[in-house]
Amino acid sequence: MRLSQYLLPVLKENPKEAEITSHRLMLRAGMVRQVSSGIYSWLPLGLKVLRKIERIVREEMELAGAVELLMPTMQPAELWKESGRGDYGKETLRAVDRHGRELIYGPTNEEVITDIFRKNVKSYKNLPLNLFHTQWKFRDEIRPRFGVMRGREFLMKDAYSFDLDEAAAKASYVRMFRAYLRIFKRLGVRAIPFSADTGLIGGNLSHEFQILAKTGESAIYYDRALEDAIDGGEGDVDRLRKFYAMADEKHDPANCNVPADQLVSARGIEVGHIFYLGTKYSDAMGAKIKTAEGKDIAAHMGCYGIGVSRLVGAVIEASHDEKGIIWPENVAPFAVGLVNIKAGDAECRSACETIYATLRQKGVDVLYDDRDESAGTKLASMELIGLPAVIAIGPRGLKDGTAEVTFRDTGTKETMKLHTVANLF
Ligand code: 5CA
Repeated sequence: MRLSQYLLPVLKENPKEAEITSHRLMLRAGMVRQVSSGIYSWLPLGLKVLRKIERIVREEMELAGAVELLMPTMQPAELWKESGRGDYGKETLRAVDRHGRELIYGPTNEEVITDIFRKNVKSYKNLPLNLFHTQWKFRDEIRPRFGVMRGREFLMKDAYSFDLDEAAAKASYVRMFRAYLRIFKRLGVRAIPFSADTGLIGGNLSHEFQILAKTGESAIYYDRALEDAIDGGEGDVDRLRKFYAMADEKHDPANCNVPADQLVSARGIEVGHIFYLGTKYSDAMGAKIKTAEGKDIAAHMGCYGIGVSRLVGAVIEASHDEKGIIWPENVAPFAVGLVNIKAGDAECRSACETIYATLRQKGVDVLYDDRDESAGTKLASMELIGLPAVIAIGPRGLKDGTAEVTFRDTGTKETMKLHTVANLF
């Protein structure tokens, strides 16, 4: 992509409305713009990251045996009356259609998925079944803040499992738990699982995955050894659950036997939340399954959410410095930046064009700053938007046929022969 043909409105100054780093950097790097309180447009650079996170989540869901579908954003209010959970109260955004029917902009999808299930799945032979989608949700949050971290409109991946009995449902739950650990690892964030309340969603077993953030909304307490267990990526859920990890009022110093110097006490932000629902929705909505013995029973359900748009902010919270964002390779909007240090210099331009063409031919996603701007402005923008590597081509290096490659995470610089640069990527 040529920057001259792109939309990347970077800001030099810190926007006043942004209270936290990720919000500040997302605005400065031209990733999002607020349209209305808690409602954002995703500009091209932000959308690329959002899609990459969505793709990693999708891949891991599919590896864990879940199947993708797509449910709408608008839901008939009757379905919510049937499930009997009430609604999201003031958080629910309602609309009335031309026939006077009440619609809800979905804050979550248990009702719609249970409706699909009861109408289309009848036999034990179709179980276990896990269906997921990634769709925009709306919750009229009382205090939308921190940019995409607590939006009113936000993108969530939500998966729903259906099983014949509690034991099978718990196996589905554990499979999702493991998939979540893998997802966060691939995204370069360390999310700690906490046993959680089921709140408005319901059920009696639940975990939330929290990443550390100074401005996080929960107070979290956990055994530091849990970090190694998670980083080790062993995915042994039973072992992980033995470590002390409690959020908010669940933390009870009297019942916490972790030595003080090993107890992490911090703030966290929830990036994922999973629930074993039992038969709450299937009973209420008549989602029955015929067993091998011909009996009709209510399916045991689980639901599994990940805040896809929130994760864009969460990854930035976990990975930045004073110059800007440092994208983990897996979610970087472009693999590499290419900067012409001397705009207007024919030789620099021609060397850049050659490397640009070579990289594109190799299928490398490159952002080429071909604008008529100063070297300083261009390099600072590249640091701000956090691409993993930047190739700079200027007249001095060109004399010896070299370019300079800078790696964003370590700040290391390498001088390389022009014809070898493309081999790095
Ligand atoms: N039905 C279940 C899971 S499928 C559910 O709705 N769970 S939830 O309420 O915990 O939301 C799932 C995830 O969505 C949360 O862990 C969080 O990462 C994200 N999320 C929730 N509210 C917001 C919000 N206002 N802004 C951004 N992300 C949010």
